[in-house]
Formats: sequence, structure tokens, C-alpha cells
Amino acid sequence: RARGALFDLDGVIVDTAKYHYLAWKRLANELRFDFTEADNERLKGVSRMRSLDILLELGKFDIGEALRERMSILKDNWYVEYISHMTQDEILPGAREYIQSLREQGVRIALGSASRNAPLILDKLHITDLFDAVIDGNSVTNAKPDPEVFLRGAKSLGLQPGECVVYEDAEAGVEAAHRAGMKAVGIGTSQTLPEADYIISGLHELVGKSVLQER
Ligand code: B16
Ligand code: MG
Repeated sequence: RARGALFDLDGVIVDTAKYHYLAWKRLANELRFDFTEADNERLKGVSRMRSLDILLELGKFDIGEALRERMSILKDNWYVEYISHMTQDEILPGAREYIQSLREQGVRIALGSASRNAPLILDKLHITDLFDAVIDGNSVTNAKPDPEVFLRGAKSLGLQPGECVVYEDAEAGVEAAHRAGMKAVGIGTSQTLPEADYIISGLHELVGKSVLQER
């Protein structure tokens, strides 16, 4: 029986991808090239600096380290401005209810996100209290698909990796879960997440079910 549940943030609990998109698009437009929603798909679950590299590659920009740093700060400032207007209504359907029900069954809960803005987002959504541990981009050195974020999550919960289940919307996150020795529930489709152990379209599908049934 799973004793711990580790949740990715963007794409699982909230759709922050749309704000990342607005901020990256703004940066691209400042640099005089376009950045589409389809391009944005490539940035989901990817770290901030890696996202910038993908963007600059699309725009055929080759820039030095100092400028790269400044661009990532510019994008982050815009992004933080967008998400600072977020409200509780933006929690994805079923997310709060499902996590709450797991808590009531005694399952320990951790966040495992690549975002350095995760604490701010949890605060805006008023769900910080749902988590026994928060592991995010501030505490992790190796980005997904490296298993570090989930291994740290299990450790913070005082559990073995094999006792934990991961909820992820990105392929790199599913791979990270497997490399950590955990099962992965994929939020998406069998086309987008072929490696996931179980596929759902969103956490609303699991409300009323136990984590047991997913294994
Ligand atoms: P930040 P997740 C990820 O969140 C996003 O999916 C990804 O698009 C973003 O680049 C990354 O966080 C870093 O975010 O710039 O706020 O530190 O899916 O791991 O919760
Ligand atoms: Mg995600």
C-alpha cells in the first residue's frame, strides 16, 4: 500500500503553463521572434534555464552567460507578476479534494516541483497546509528526469521510495519517478505519457478512490 503521495505542481494541481507561456512569449517578442503555444509544450516540466535555452534555440540566438542570466530574470519577473494575481479558483478540478482525502486515509503528502516559485503558488492557492513536505526548484540541484526531487520528497516524509506514488503530467517527471523506484500516475493520455503506470485526465477522476487502487 502506498504510504506517500508526491505531486508535481504545474499541470497536476494548477495550470501555470499558461503564465509561463505568456512570459516566454513576451521575451521572444522582445527579441523579435514568435513563440507559439505548440513551442511551449516543449517547456513543460523543464527547468527555467533549460527552458530559456530551448527558447533561444528556436529564435536562433547564441548569447553569453551574463545575458542569459539577465533574460531568465526578466522572464521570471514577468511570470511572478502574472501568478501574483492567481486565485484559489485556479486549482485544477478535484486536486484539493483528492489530496485531502488521501490525508484523511493517513497518506503522507509532498510536493515535487521543478519550480522555484512553488511556495508562492501554493500560498496563492491557499493549499500550503495540504503538504507535509515541499520539494521544489530551490532545493533541487538536478532537474527531472533526474530522480532527486522525488527521492528527497520520500526522505522528507520519512518513507522508502517504493512506498511512494508520483502524480505527473510531464514525460521527464514520469521518468524521474521510475528512476526513483516509484510508480507514476500520469495526468494526460497514453500518447503523451506512454511510460506512465496508470493514466488519468485529471485528479478529479480519482476523487473517492484510494491510492491503493492505482497500484
Ligand atoms: P520556475 P512543475 C515546472 O513546474 C514547469 O512545468 C516548467 O514549465 C518551469 O520551467 C519549471 O517548473 C521551473 O519553474 O521558472 O517557476 O522556477 O511542472 O515541475 O511543477
Ligand atoms: Mg508538471
